[in-house]
Amino acid sequence: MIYVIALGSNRRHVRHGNPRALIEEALRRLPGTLLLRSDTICTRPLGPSNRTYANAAAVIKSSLMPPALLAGLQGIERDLGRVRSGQAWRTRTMDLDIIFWSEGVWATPPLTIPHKEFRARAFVLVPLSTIVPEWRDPVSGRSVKQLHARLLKPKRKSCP
Ligand code: A4P
Ligand code: MG
Repeated sequence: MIYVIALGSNRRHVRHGNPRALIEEALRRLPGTLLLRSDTICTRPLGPSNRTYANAAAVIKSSLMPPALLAGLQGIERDLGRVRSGQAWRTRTMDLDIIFWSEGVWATPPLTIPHKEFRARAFVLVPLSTIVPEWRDPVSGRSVKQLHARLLKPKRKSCP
């Protein structure tokens, strides 16, 4: 099976270094064969944190089912120094999200594939559009390229 993974980091690690180096380390550790990867880009933080993020995306081949892959990714987050505080959007050394799965939709709590928020996030869609522009979101039916274009389109606002 093929998975598309989004990677994000906005906190350095004493041993592994800055967010950019952490992304490289996480890419080496992904549970499966790395087929494609994007460049790492710097992005403005969405949410309360004021630290710049490093973001990237990757395509892997893996025989793991989604829950087992999620467990593997959470193990990597832990090993790379992520502290779970229960506080959402806290600065983190590593965040690994499953965006797509070749078999389509997975919707058994606590895991949802495609990732619920990715359509609204440039820091996911920009790296994705460099590696899987034609991948179709099974929920909206739109390709990554189309979702990215929609996000860039200015929203119509009614003026007072
Ligand atoms: N979960 C459900 N679906 C998935 C999935 N497809 N992939 C569950 C991975 N996990 C999934 O995630 C919470 C729970 O979501 C997991 O236990 C899993 O069961 P988390 O990573 O533990 O928590 P979180 O990341 O702190 O919360 P949240 O709401 O997921 O935050 P986000 O959405 O990950 O956003 N700005 C920039 N520029 N770049 C970023 O990368 N990231 C965030 C975090 C905020 N702002 C950012 C960035
Ligand atoms: Mg996450």
